[in-house]
Amino acid sequence: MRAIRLHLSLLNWRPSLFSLTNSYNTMSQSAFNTPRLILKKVLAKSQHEGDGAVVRRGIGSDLKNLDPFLMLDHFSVSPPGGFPDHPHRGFETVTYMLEGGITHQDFAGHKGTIRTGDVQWMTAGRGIIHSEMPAEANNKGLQLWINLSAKDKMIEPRYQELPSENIPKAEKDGVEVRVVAGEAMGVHSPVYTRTPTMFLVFSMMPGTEWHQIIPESWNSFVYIIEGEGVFGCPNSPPTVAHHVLVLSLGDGLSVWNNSSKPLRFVLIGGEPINEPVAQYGPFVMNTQSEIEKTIEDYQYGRNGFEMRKYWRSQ
Ligand code: FJE
Ligand code: FE
Repeated sequence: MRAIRLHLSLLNWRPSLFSLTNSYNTMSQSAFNTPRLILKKVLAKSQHEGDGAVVRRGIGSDLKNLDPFLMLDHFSVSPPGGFPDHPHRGFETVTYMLEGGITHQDFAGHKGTIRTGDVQWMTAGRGIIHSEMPAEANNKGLQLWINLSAKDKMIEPRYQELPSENIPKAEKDGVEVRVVAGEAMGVHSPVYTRTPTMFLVFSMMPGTEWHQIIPESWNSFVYIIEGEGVFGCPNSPPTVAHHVLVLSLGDGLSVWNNSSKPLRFVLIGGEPINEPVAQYGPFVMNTQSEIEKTIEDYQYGRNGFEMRKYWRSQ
């Protein structure tokens, strides 16, 4: 038994020793001083949400306390299902469409359809009531919930909407990145992130590698949309689609696509808020008494929820 263990660990070492001669790291053992490694690997299993929608909840069920991130859903919804009229307070929702479209309407008269490749960055602040319904037969995307710090929880609601063609894109040696938030390959997103956040969508061709800088103290994770990849160090086992990888702190992440198919994943990072979190469904505040106050505000239509009494989606 012991002999077999030793044998396996030797096998594991071989690729990293050989990789010393590879082109990307001729200067040192790694592309980073403190490379981020995989702390946790969790499969996002499908569950039902909203009205007949299916979500893979990567963050927010098994994985909590990934400050400032509250939830990541990889959702799939078809008519007549959807996410009918519901409120939000105290955080931001980011919807990135992978296929089809989502038509949204809110209680202030804001509406539109987010389609494949588009992003809606919604700062709920003190309150939004809206519906999010499928626009086509099959509709898939990612929805990320980012917490707001105490000083921002009650700000005016705001939308930042980027159609696909306005999302900065860059490509290098078979690695493509779409910069929804933050910066990569020298291109910057125009999105203002009240909680400093990076949201990068990578597509890597077979046989490519990428080394992405991440601010050292930010929490970060990867969610794999399709394909499989090697994350952290060259001898870590490959991770397949629908897994979340929580990363350790460090100055960057290395990724290799050693497979024969394209690899698509999101790399999401954010500056921790370091405040207590009190959550009741779509309300996220700092204390339980603020949650009770929010439920009252919603019930009686106060402090940002005034339109609650008069509005229904069409
Ligand atoms: C919500 C249940 C919900 N994930 N992904 C409870 F389903 C929702 C909700 C969503 C949602 C919407 C879209 Cl478009 C995509 C989602 C959950 O709307 F907000 C609560 N509170
Ligand atoms: Fe919503």
